[in-house]
Order: sequence, then C-alpha cells, then structure tokens
Amino acid sequence: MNRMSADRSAAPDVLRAAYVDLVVTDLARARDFYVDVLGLVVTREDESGIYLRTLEEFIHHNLVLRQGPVAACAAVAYRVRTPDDVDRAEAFHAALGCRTERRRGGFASGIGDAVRVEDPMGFTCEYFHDVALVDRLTWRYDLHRGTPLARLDHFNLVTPDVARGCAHLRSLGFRLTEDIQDGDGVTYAAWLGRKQTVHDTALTGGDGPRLHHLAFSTYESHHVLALCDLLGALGRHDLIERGPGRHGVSNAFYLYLRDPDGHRIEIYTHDYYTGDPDNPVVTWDVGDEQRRDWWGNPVVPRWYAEASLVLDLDGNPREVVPRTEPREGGVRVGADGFTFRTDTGEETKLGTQL
Ligand code: XXG
Ligand code: FE2
Repeated sequence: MNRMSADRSAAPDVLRAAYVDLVVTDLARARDFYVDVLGLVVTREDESGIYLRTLEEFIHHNLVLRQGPVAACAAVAYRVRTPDDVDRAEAFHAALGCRTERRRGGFASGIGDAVRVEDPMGFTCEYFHDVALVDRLTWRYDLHRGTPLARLDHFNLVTPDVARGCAHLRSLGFRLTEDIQDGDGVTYAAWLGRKQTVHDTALTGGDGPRLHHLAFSTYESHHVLALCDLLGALGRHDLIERGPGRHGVSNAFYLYLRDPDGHRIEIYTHDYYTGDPDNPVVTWDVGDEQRRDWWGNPVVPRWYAEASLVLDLDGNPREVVPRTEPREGGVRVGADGFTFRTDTGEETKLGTQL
C-alpha cells in the first residue's frame, strides 16, 4: 500500500509507550534526581533540555526534561510501526476533530517526522517512527547500579471519564487487560496495552486531564528494595510516596516516588504476558482491598488526589475538569491508628472526631 492509498481513517499501528516530555522548574535539581539518584543514562544535553534513556533502550530517549515556569507534562509519545503510521495518526485524530500539529523535523532532539495531537481526553500525545538509534546498554553491567532501570514501561493518565477514555484507546487498537469497577458499572481505572505486557497506558478516574505517573521497569523486586535503601541512606526518604509493595492489578512489584517538582515516577517489575488475542481481561471490584496492593496496605490519599498538569499544543496548561462519577479511595485509618485521612488529603485525629 503506498502512502496515497492508505486508509485515512485507519488507526496507526502503535508499538509502545516511548517517551515523556516533562517540564521541570529547576533542571539541575531534576538532573540530580533522574541521573544521579535513579541512574538514567544521558543521551544528550543541550540548550533545549536533557534527553535520558533506560539501560535497554535503543532509541534516543525515554524522557526529556525541559526547564519551564510551571511543572507539567508537555506530551506523552508513542512509537508507531512505520512512517505511514504517522500519517495515519494525524488523519485518525483530525477525523475526530482533534487539533493536530505535524513537524517533519520532530518535536525533540533525536526524533524525526512526528505528529502531536490533542486527544479527545485532552492529552497531548505524539506519534513518531523515525528516531536516532543509540547503544543498548543491557550487557554494560559496569553501568548498572543498585537499581538498573531497564525500560520505560507505561504512562498513567488521569481522566474524569474512564469509560470514554477506554473506548478511545480501544479504537486506536489498544487492548484492555484489567480494570476496576463497581456493581453499578462505574469504571474507576483501566489498563490498556499495545506491547505484550499489562499496559502501555493506564487511565485513572479523577480530575483531568493530568499525568498521574510514568513508570520505569527494573529487573527484580530486590532492585526496588535497593532503591528504598539508597533513598534512606541519602536522607531522601521524603521522595517515597507509596510502597514498596505488590500490586493486585498487574501483579507487579512497585514503588512510587515524587520527583523534586512533584511528578510521580513508578518503579515497576514483573507483570505478566498478555500477547494472545484471547488474553482474559481481569476486572477488580472497587471494594476489593487487594486490588491496588495485594498485601492490603492502604493507598496514601495523595496518590489518588495529586497529579501533574498537562500542556496543550501551545504549551499552556490544560484546564482540569472535575470527575463527576464516584471517586475511588475514601477514608482510611493512618498507620498510627489515630489519624483519618480522606482522599482529598484532609486529616482529623480519632480523639477529636469522636
Ligand atoms: O501500573 C500500575 C498502576 O497503574 O500504577 C497501579 C499497576 C497497578 C496499579 S494498582 O494500584 O491498581 O495496583
Ligand atoms: Fe503504573
């Protein structure tokens, strides 16, 4: 099929979640976190930003850090199978009435022809194929440190209407692997993928559009624990937000950190294969206490409430629209046994409440 005869309404063939374009307010402070603490590899540093990659990555970068006035996510980017799929991504979103911007020279260093779109959920998403290739450092054990970050695993996006977001991603060819629902059919969260793992993109129900987190995978659960030990030794334990633990959804071992600007980063390992066409979808009940932590540990309220702003194609923060459907989370008793916290972060002491 030549470029002119391609079906203009066909979905692009998305390969995987490839990189995130993040705005940080202090580039030096962010570099310290992502390079010196997390050990991401610097592919390039110039006046436009810092381009970082994971150890197994062979494309130019998985993360761009740019300095800006407000911490935000400028774009989440997917790699597509062929150059024609960039055309398809543009036509697909234009047909939905979405705003699109095509740049033959790419939006970031190392990336060729790409299109960015404001998708129906309000996220700025990029689709590209052409990219500079770099050395895969899998066998460079001399560069692997306590917690080797092997790959970018997924993005997690906050949106008020998860069912609508899910329908959009499925129309783009994503496969649903897991979700959280209640008995009334309300969907609280969903996990969808293109590669053969649990997800490339997850949707979390909440005020949005906002970026909930990006996740890097490491090799083994002990590598996650090693990062906790390192952060403790550095006196940077304040960067740990949730975990370590075992997810119910995805079965992965996890840790959530907040970077110095508050962007949330997950360290993730050991989810499962989902590549067969009849891979069974796992639906969790929102009342199941093991859904988000297999060991039953409560989720800290700010994990539900807080997320990063996202930028539109002009670089302006998108308006955050409240979720109208019921929210996940609710009231939890704190680890001290006295403090109640709601999912909006309000705190009351047991003694004063009763
Ligand atoms: O990647 C993930 C998550 O979206 O970060 C969260 C897998 C599972 C979960 S959950 O908290 O639902 O266990
Ligand atoms: Fe995640």
